[in-house]
Amino acid sequence: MELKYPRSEFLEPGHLACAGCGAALAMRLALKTFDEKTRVVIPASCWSIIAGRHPDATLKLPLIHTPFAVAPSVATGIRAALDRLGQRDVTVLVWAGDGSSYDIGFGSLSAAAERNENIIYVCYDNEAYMNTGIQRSSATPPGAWTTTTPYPALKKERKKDILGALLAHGIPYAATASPSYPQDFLAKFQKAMNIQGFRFILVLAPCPTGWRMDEGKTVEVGRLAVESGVFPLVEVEHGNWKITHEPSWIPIEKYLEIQGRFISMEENERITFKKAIDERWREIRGRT
Ligand SMILES: Cc1ncc(C[n+]2csc(CCOP(=O)(O)OP(=O)(O)O)c2C)c(N)n1
Ligand SMILES: [Mg+2]
Repeated sequence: MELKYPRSEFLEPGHLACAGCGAALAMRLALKTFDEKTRVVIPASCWSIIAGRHPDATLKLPLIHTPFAVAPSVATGIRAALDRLGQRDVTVLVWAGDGSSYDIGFGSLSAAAERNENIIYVCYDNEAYMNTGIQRSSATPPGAWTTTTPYPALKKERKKDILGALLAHGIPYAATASPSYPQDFLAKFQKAMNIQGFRFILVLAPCPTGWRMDEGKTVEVGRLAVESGVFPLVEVEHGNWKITHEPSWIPIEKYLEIQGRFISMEENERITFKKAIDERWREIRGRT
């Protein structure tokens, strides 16, 4: 089914993102799902800057900036207050980076998921702490350069499976999404809007600055991530897994070689990277 793109725009021109920012693109697209009755909660991240300062903020929705570790707790409080006021139709949206979601705020994220708080939590994953200068997070893929994993000490550990970790809480809805696939992206956000309880969406957000790539190739790199199988597009509704887009299985090199952060990867690291993707897909196929 073709989804219509709502014409509403809650992100105005003049935001403060770098050129080609995948996280800005993702936010613009995501906001097409929401209405003016949405409250946005943003922990320390690039998005603390991108939104701009009141009264010149480019995000035209009520927004609260929080310390790194507590966005889910702040969202919980806002939800409780709105419910108390009888405003159950107001959506509370957390928009957080991978640093706060995978690492520093993981405790409060886990707690809010465990309580099945009635909020939508989006992790825009640019695979490092970008706002402070490209430091490694547990979302950084193996073989990637960051300023804290400089050559030859490229990231060794695998990328944390945050989707699996969140699903272990028994939440009603979790999905992955890419702004390079707007129909799939919007369908997932719209579905999440109509479910009660804790909803988690992991968005892969290419970052030209940190991924050392051409700023005009954000959408293309997002597509290469999906078509090579590196970033599976899935959704899990009440425990039922679904692959929402079958990759065309282009070689992963097409994804890796377009980005400077993987330029120093050794052959054995590439093989390990590929094996991890194959393993991930075996797991996913075992569940669908
Ligand atoms: C407790 C604490 N530690 C460190 C910082 C500094 N800091 C601000 S934004 C940021 C990076 C956030 O990374 P991520 O969540 O991945 O978002 P991104 O910057 O990539 O958008 C850091 C380390 C902080 N604000 N608070
Ligand atoms: Mg990040």
